Amino acid sequence: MSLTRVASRSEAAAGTGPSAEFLGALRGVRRVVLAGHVTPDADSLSSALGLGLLLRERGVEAALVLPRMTVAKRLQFLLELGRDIAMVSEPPASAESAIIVDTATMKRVNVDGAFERLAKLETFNIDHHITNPDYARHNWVDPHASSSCEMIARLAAALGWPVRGAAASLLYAGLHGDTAGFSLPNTTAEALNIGAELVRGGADVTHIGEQLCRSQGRHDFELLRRVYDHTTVTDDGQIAYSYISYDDITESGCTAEDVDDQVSIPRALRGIRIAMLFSEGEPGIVRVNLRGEGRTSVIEIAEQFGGGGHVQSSGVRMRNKPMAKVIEEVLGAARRHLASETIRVPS
Ligand SMILES: [Mn+2]
Repeated sequence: MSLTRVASRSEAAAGTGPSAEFLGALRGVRRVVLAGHVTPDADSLSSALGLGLLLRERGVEAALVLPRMTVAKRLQFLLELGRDIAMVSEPPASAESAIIVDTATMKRVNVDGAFERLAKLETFNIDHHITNPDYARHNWVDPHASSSCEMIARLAAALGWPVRGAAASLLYAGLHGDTAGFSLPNTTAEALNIGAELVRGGADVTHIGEQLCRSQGRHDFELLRRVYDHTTVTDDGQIAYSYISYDDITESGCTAEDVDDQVSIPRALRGIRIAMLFSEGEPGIVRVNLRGEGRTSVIEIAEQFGGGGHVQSSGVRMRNKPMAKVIEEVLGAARRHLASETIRVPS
C-alpha cells in the first residue's frame, strides 16, 4: 500500500464510528463465526471473545475459530474469561456470518485457508490497522482507535448494548494490551474514557494487570533472558534489536505462539528510535516485529518487505531466508529509513 493511500485513509477515517449500514447488517446476524489474526495477541482474542459474549446475550450463536487451539500461555486466561463462547478449530458448517476482528489482511485471518475459507459467508471486518484494505463485505476500519477492543466497546455503545462482567474484562484486557498498559501514544482520552466505562461495567483491573504484567511462567522468563542476551544496539544508539532462534524458543520450553511482545525489551532502552525483534517460531520463517519510538514511524520498513500493521508498530514474516540475512536486510532498511528522515509521525 502506498503512503499516499495510508495518509488519505488516516484523514478520511479520523475517529469514525460504524456506519448505519454496518450496524444494520450486524443487528441481523444469527449464527456467527468469529476470527482474529494469526499468532493472536490480547486485543485480537479479547475483541473476538468480548464481541462474542455481547452477541450471545442477544441470542446470537457465536463461536471463535482457533486452529489447533494455539494461544500464548500468558494469554490463556482470556479463553477462560470467554469460556461461554464455543472455541472450534474449524468454522462451523452452520455459520452464516463471519466477523473478523483486529486483522489487517486476508492472509492473516486465523483460519486454515485464511479469508478464502470464510468468503462465502456474510463477512464483517472490524479493525484498527491503517493498512487494512476493507476486504470484507461490511467494513469498519478506524486507524485512530487504540485497539479493536476500543472499537467493540464503541460498537456496543452505538447499539445500546451494556458491557458488563467478563465482556468488560476482556475488552479492558485488549485496551491494556495494545496500549502497553495505557502508556503508548495511542492512549487517547477516548481510550481512557472507554477504559473507565469498562471498569464501571465490572472489568477486573487487578486480575488483568496480574495476568498481563505479573504472571510470567518459567518458560517465558527463560525466553526473555535470551532476548536480553541477544540485544544489540547500533553504534549511533538509534536502533536496538534482538533475535530468538528456533532453538532458543524450543529450548526455553516455548512455542511460536509465545513470541508475543518481547520486542518491548530492546524497545525499553533509552534514546532508541527503532526497536526490532527477529524470531524463528517455525523453522525457516523469520518474523520481524518493528516498533517506532517518539515520532519515528516503522511501517515503511515493514512494507518494503511485504508486511504492514500500524504506523509505529508493524511486522513482517520472511520465508526461506536465514536469520542472519533477514537481520542484515531489515537493519539496512531501518538505517536508510532513519537517514532519510522524511517520514515522521505527525505531532
Ligand atoms: Mn490490535
